[in-house]
Amino acid sequence: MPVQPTDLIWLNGEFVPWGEAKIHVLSHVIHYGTSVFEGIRCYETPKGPMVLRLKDHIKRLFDSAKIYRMEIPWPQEDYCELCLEVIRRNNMRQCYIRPVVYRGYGDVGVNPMPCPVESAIAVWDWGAYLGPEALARGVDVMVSTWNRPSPNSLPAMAKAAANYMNGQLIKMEALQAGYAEGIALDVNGYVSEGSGENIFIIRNGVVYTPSLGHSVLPGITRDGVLRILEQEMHMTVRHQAIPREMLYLADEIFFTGTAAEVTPVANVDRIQVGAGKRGPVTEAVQSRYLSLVKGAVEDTYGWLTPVR
Ligand code: PPE
Repeated sequence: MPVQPTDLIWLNGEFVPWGEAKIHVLSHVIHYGTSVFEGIRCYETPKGPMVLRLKDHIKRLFDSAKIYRMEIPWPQEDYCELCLEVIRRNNMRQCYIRPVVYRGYGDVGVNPMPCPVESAIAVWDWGAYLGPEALARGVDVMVSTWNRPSPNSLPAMAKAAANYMNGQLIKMEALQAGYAEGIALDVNGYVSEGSGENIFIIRNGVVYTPSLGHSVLPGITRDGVLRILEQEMHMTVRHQAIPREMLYLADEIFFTGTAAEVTPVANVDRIQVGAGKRGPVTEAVQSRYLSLVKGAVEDTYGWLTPVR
């Protein structure tokens, strides 16, 4: 989906017009992928625009930066406030928020340390991530021929730009083969995640999701959905190694992510999953999740931060 420009982007301490938010081509990030980022949603609710799990996302941003020895020169609380200010200044009622922290211009060479740590926050409108009908109908996915990077090559707990080169291979392969998304296996052949989503499998009333050792991003939607499944629906959840064939034998599969929200998977490698449409557990989780984030029900988990 082409991005629709908004008015202002916050760039290193200043609000600049969208078209002027630029960096030098010799910035370290351009050559070596030196960046960590977040994707956050702001929903329009009956009480005005609310940002979903702002503190948790900014905490993960700082965690990602820590792994790569990048010191973010703004305190976490101030950084949260900046995200809210970008939404306010652009008068957005609902939007996607993209904070990014990267190494800028100053030195060329693999060693990032001489390059300054810089940051930007942009917002824009972002609709359904896997197509307009995905949430209701479910998506067709394939198991990628590409694996996720092994734990000792690119750390999956960091939401780093470089991880998305792998994600791009997975996504391009899937799209060219006529699927909406690819599921990557980890280096040992166990199910990992989609190019931009975590994955959940339901089989015989039990929920399975890959544990953090299987090269998955610790998704914030994953965390929210786990709370709904365990605390509200009282389902048994197993965090474990998941062999590929469990995908074919599942009663239901769904993806989770800030952008994808809760998206059902209709089939994998053209093998139908369960009834081939959104199953009852998926539907219950999806509907509860969307009511919580859209402020249609009481915010019992304290997930929402008002923009104004
Ligand atoms: N795994 C990956 C690889 C991933 O990129 C995301 C988010 C998730 C899991 C789910 O994490 P969370 O959003 O915290 O529940 N992917 C972002 C979209 C990537 C893109 O720019 O495209 C997102 O959903 O915002």
